[in-house]
Amino acid sequence: MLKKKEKYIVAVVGATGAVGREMVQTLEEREFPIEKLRVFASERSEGKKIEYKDKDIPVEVLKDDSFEGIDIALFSAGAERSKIWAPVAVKSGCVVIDNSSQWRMDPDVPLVVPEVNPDDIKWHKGIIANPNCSTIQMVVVLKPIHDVAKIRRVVVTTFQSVSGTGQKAMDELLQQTTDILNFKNVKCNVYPYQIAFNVLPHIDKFLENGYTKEEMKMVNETKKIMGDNSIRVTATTVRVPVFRGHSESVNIETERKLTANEVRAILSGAPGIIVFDVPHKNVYPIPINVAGRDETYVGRIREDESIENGINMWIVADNLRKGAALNAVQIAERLIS
Ligand code: 25A
Ligand code: L14
Repeated sequence: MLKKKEKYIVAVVGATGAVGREMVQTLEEREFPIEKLRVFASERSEGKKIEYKDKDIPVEVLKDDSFEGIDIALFSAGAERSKIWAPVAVKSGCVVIDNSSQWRMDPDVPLVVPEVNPDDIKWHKGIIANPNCSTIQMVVVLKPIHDVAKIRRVVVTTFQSVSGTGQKAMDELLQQTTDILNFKNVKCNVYPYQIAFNVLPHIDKFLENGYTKEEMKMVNETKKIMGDNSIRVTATTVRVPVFRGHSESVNIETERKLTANEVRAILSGAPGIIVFDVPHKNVYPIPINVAGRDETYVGRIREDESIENGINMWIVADNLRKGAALNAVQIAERLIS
């Protein structure tokens, strides 16, 4: 569908958002072959400028003919916008890489993490979905283990930073912290309760089954990306007062027994992963060190002594990079390779 070229006309939709800005920066850093970059956002951002390669690119508002001549569009303007505009872009002959939850579970749309299921890109019909941030960093680690020992069950608890919700949530954490230290009243606009100095067991909306949408994304998207519906997954997703970087406590049960050292060896040779695990020297991944990095970090690798074939791990990645912008740009790189 995408014609091979020297350089491509690329668009970022939602370019003023926390993820959109990261997308523009990642395209520049990785020297994606771009002939012309166009950036889109809502009316309130019209006239703003986005910096790319030392040039100011004006923010445009989407119109029915906006995508004409555009080869690849990276979307990060939320599910409602993707629902409306991705089909418009596809009709114009553009390939869409969508960061929202809108198309992820659609059977006609591949859901891709390049380290895990790169070949799924091939069967796209115009839209390729970028998975949920917490799911991406988990499957990067699960895949090489699954290939060796077959994972039967996953129990995951996440510790997710506020940047997943966007810049307005980062502003709220900073404002609440400042207000508390100045003995002022705390205002809550983005989250239902104070997030500063607190922990909320709630990400995205609650569903009929008592789980949140974020938790069910981890269950369903993991199976689709790994191409294996037999893996049982259960998740609890939690918001913590961290600006950037999601952490996860992951317990797995495998068909074949693996020692902690075998897991370390498997992961050390796997793409996109850094094993950071020297407990007696206090070496383990933490979000403030992983923020700004491309790899998924794994530490605290231990055998689960309560079952036959169990492993516990601590997984940390930058949610705006591997969890969103970087994964989308990696998909685009595969698409043109
Ligand atoms: O994740 P978000 O924040 O909800 O944003 C998602 C993206 O989708 C776009 C939206 O554009 C944003 O880029 N979008 C929404 N509707 C769209 C439509 N119909 C659409 N795109 C196309 N068609 P936007 O124009 O709505 O965003 C303009 C700015 O407003 C902030 N914002 C968005 N929704 C908000 C909101 N603020 C309050 N309440 C809401 N409901 C949005 O915030 C955007 O900038 P932000 O997170 O992008 O940044 C807030 C301020 O911080 C600066 N900033 C952000 N990242 C960086 C930064 N500055 C320096 N470095 C950074 N890395 C921004 O410039 C802004 O001043
Ligand atoms: O990609 O952290 O579906 O509030 C939606 C919720 C991203 C994270 C997605 C959050 C998520 C976001």
